[in-house]
Amino acid sequence: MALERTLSIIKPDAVAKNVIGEIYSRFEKAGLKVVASKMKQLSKDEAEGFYAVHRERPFFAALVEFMSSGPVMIQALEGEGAVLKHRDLMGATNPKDAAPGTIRADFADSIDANAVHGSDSLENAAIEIAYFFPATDVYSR
Ligand code: RTP
Ligand code: MG
Repeated sequence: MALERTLSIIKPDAVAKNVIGEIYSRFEKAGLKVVASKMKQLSKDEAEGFYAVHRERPFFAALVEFMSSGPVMIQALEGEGAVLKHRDLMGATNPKDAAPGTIRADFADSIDANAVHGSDSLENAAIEIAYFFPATDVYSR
């Protein structure tokens, strides 16, 4: 497996639940290292830009509204097979379908307020990391 980076966001619902540390702990136990990190409340423009691929989807307005509703915790994670490993830790998009022990099964309330975001491919991971972090703010280790 190759060393990869992926972009992770702890969404406003999970930040409000005070489980940032609990979620970081799951990343660390799975061998993923935090190599960049910041807390930020996204503007609507920033949320729209980030989720631009979903612009035509019926849930887009609700998604942008939710993602800009409170501070989020944004991090780049590094490790072997980081993209898929992180998606496995997250669980399915709808928490009703998420496997027991996954982040979404344990902390998500609904398909909208679903606790975390993770890049879905290596290509998108590079785009998403660059969206939030200049290369000088990513500390490979
Ligand atoms: P994310 O991008 O946030 O990591 O989530 P994902 O890959 O698991 O799901 P994606 O298809 O990329 O959808 C992005 C976010 O939009 C909301 N969504 N709502 N009501 C719906 O049918 C629906 N489908 C998606 C979810 O909050 C999802 O995380
Ligand atoms: Mg997605």
